[in-house]
Amino acid sequence: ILIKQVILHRLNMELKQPFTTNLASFRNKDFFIIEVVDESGERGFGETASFPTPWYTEETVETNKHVLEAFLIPLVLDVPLDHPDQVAAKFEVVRRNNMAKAALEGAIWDVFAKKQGIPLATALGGTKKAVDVGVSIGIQPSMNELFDTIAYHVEEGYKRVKLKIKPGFDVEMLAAVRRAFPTVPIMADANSAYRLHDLPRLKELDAFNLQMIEQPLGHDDFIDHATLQSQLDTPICLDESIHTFSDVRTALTLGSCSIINMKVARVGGITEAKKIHDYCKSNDVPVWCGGMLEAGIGRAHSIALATLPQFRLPGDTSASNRYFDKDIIEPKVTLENGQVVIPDRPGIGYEIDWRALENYRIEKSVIGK
Ligand code: OSB
Ligand code: MG
Repeated sequence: ILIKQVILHRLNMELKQPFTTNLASFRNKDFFIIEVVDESGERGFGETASFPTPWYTEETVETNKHVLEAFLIPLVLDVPLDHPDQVAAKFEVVRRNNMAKAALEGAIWDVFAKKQGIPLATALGGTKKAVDVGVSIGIQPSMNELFDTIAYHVEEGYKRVKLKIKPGFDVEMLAAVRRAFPTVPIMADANSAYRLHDLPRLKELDAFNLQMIEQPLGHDDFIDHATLQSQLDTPICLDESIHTFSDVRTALTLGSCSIINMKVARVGGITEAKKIHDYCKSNDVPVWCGGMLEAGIGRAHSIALATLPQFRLPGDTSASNRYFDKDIIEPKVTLENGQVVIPDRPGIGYEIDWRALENYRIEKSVIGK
């Protein structure tokens, strides 16, 4: 692979409904599609996952742009590569900035798989023909709207619902939801809204048969999560705390969690994600694929990754119509009996819908050639 040109398309897509957590609320998704072109004219695509504000990790849309243009793109442009596995090593001279790295590395993986004539899922060693999916529901304006939203998505076929919680919107809310939906698989995500002194309240959540509680405590914590896990029956899943293979090793060694939320963007790319996956597999720790309100390209990458065997729980890799009226890919990602079927076309298996993309585009820059 020899990358000759990189094109950054900055898009702004309106979400169907605002997405709200305890820390942030978004009406739009502002991000980059990264298009890489190799010497033979093959094109690969990646998508940045950061938000305009650094609420989730330290990265933002603007830091992604800066780090890509000033540091990451020059490390791969006109540089021969035998395999996309080598990209992560080239990026080691840049600390963190995992979302910027993941988007560019992902585009190069797409080119690689297309040149081999195989689906990205196959290039990664994935075997599943379809992956199970759930849906993540942001904090709703009222309980009625929450019930309606859950019922709507359960009706669509999603295999579990993830509900955002925060102090004061937890025990009573989940009790009511459990009464209304006694058999639906439910999990809760706190996005780091609690501290260890909330232990009595968090222990009450054990009553609701939750599949897991995601990131209840500090975004960078392992020790308090280990203490909490030792006191809770409900499995803890870490999201924000996990940026590297080393973080996963720390978490599993200390007992900070028993499930891992994998996001390619947060761990800096597919190569690191595979390393984490393999480690979790050998330690019998379930992994599932999280989401970042992605448009179609990011979604396609996550779905391909989720075909690996240790992805044993439904992902937040919902269909194209979950967040957007019109996605930027063709065909759209669709739900069939609670699953997304893996496309058998080469690479990510979805084409850019250029008319849709250009309609959302607010900026374009071309680097190289
Ligand atoms: O905490 O998993 C999270 C969205 C953006 C950032 C962080 C999170 C989320 C979600 C929604 O929960 C995931 C999705 O549906 O894409
Ligand atoms: Mg989360």
